[in-house]
Amino acid sequence: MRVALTIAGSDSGGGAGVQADLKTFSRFGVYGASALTLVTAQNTLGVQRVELLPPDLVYAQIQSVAEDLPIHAAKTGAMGGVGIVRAVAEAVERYQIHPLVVDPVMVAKGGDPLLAPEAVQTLKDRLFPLATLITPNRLEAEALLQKPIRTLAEAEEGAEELLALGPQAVLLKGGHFAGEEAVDLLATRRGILAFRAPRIRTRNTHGTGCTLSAAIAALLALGKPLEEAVGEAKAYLTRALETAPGLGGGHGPLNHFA
Ligand code: PXL
Repeated sequence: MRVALTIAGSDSGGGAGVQADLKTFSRFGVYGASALTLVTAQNTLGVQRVELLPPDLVYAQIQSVAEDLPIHAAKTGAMGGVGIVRAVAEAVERYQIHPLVVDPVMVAKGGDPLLAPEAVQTLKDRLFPLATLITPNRLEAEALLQKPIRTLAEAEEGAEELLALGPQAVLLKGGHFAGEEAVDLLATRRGILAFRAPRIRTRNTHGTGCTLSAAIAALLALGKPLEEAVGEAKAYLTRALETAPGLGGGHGPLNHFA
């Protein structure tokens, strides 16, 4: 059996974070292990509380998994602050965790912060160079590059600039742009590929970023090439949005078993 590790935060509501990642790994028949970075008290209406775990405890969880299980792929999600980003980078280097998908989570769906502003630089300096793929949305790309990204041309330029920060590939997600289609751009050293899908009009969008990056990690764990993994994961996300169960009074979760 193939094994994927998620290094991410807990969403008590079950729609995002580690909970979304483990369900997604299971959907693809991949065994899921987890290292928790932070705990949120959260539901579909918002985040009521966030507590970060001590960085050495985050490292210890990764160490425990890596010393016993074969990690065929890993992903990172919410990391809270500088100390946890550093601990994760050290563990990834020490245990040679690869392929690694880095979802640069900064805020939860409702805008609640999940990464301290000063940790953005640490993420760029320490973790991006270790990443097989980073998966920023528009807002995260703007924060990483400190400039607005409004058009497709600006998105292409932004994806190339993010690639220059050291990851092997960048998936700049199109969910936060306008338009009938959601266009994701995959930038690698071989050039830029566009992945198109119809935009699903729904308020059940909680955990879309987590679910997409977890699906990519699962498909990489199964040995798929990156382009194929991204295409299949995006098709899965469209179906997960279309068949969302409609739970809760706010931004509801997806159907992770689509
Ligand atoms: O989708 C980003 C995200 C990541 N991790 C945790 C979250 C969220 C969004 O709510 O709660 C724990």
